[in-house]
Amino acid sequence: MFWNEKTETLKKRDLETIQLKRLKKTIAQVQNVDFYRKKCKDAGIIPGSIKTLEDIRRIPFTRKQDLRDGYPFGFFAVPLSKVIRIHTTSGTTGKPTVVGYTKKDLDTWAELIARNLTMVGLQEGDIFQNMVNYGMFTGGLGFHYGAEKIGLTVIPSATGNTKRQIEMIQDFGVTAIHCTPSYAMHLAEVAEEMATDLPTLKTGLFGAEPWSDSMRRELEKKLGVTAYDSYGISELFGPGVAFECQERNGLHIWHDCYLVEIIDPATGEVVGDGERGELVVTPLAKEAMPLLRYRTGDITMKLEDECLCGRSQKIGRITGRSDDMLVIRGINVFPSQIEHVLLRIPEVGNQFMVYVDRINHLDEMTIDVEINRSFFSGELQDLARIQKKVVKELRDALEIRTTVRLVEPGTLPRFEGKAKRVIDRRGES
Ligand code: DLL
Repeated sequence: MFWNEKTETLKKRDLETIQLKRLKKTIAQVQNVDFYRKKCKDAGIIPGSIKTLEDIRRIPFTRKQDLRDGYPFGFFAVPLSKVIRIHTTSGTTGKPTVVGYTKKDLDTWAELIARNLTMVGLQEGDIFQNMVNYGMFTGGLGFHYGAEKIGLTVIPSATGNTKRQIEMIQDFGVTAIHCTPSYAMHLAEVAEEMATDLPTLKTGLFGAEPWSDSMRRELEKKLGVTAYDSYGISELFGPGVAFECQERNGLHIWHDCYLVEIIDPATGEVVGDGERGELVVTPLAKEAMPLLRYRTGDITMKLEDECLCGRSQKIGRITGRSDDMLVIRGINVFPSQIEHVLLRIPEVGNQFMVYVDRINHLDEMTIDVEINRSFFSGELQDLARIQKKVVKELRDALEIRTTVRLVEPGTLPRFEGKAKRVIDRRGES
């Protein structure tokens, strides 16, 4: 099933012609951004100097930190009046990364989601419950407009109130759901506790965080769905960058809109097909916020070209990150954000250790922090007050609930070299 068969099945040569044309246009477009004008000048790049797709390797990378440095609108290549929506994604030190969209960007984004949903067999007549955050997170509105575009009946249920979500699935005869895989597992467990089943469900779209094939099998068994992996990143519109087809053997990445390279994160050199490395993407159809060679930090590889579904060009599932970013229940968290919060609270020191576990299929983050004796009365109630304060400040900054354990001063490890403050035990459970 195709939404846009001609584009989805373009032959390599035709695809490359489109890519090159769009790459040149993108290089012209980024000249409206001070950061890129300078970068291109330093690297001797003008729109006319790009003759082949390989010439892209002469262009320097763009990193998340560059976008942060441009906060809030430094990367917009169109006047603010042409930006009709803004989303954000969590930053490292309080300020988020801002992403802007023109009218055309929103149309392109909805088109990509429409392709993905059609690819997995959804069509008019399907009832689609979108169980992700509808706020600044790109997952809610991103899927919403793509699903409406292909005529699904959309239930924008957003997050929370799992029992109510289950009732809606039952009462409205929902056939397809979208959420993070960890929330899907929670949903399945609550349905089990309620001793109820979800017979109308047939399709589950899961993404925004890493998940394994064993989790896929569990979800399929518990929810009675066929589960598909959905990859996206706010800086590249949001969800819809790459998606599994019905073969479920790699994710199709929309090459007319995204030029893909896989690099060795240490050297920046491009690696061979089939070799794992960091995904670097140059979006080819973004207006408000075009980017060149954007380092996603996500580890994957290019897969062989042919797929039984008739489309080509896939990447493997994301297996890790090249930086210290953690994805906790779909929310991106950097250890430096935690440090930033702790520095503002006089009752605790700034040494910390983070433990991430998967408990009952949900990510749980525990943070050990040292108490600061000069701000602590020694009373038990005071301990509870400080703990509550740290949990609240962390929740306000990171938008996730954490467990905080207060420990004696001087008991947490000190590091001479690179600090290793995060112990991620999710793979062990
Ligand atoms: O998570 C966009 C999205 C929404 C994707 C809904 C899928 C569904 P960000 O909040 O910017 O955007 O987080 C992007 O999340 O760089 C990956 O590290 C991680 N990530 C996203 N999808 C997957 C996936 C949205 N399927 C960051 N598998 C990315 C593994 C994923 N990691």
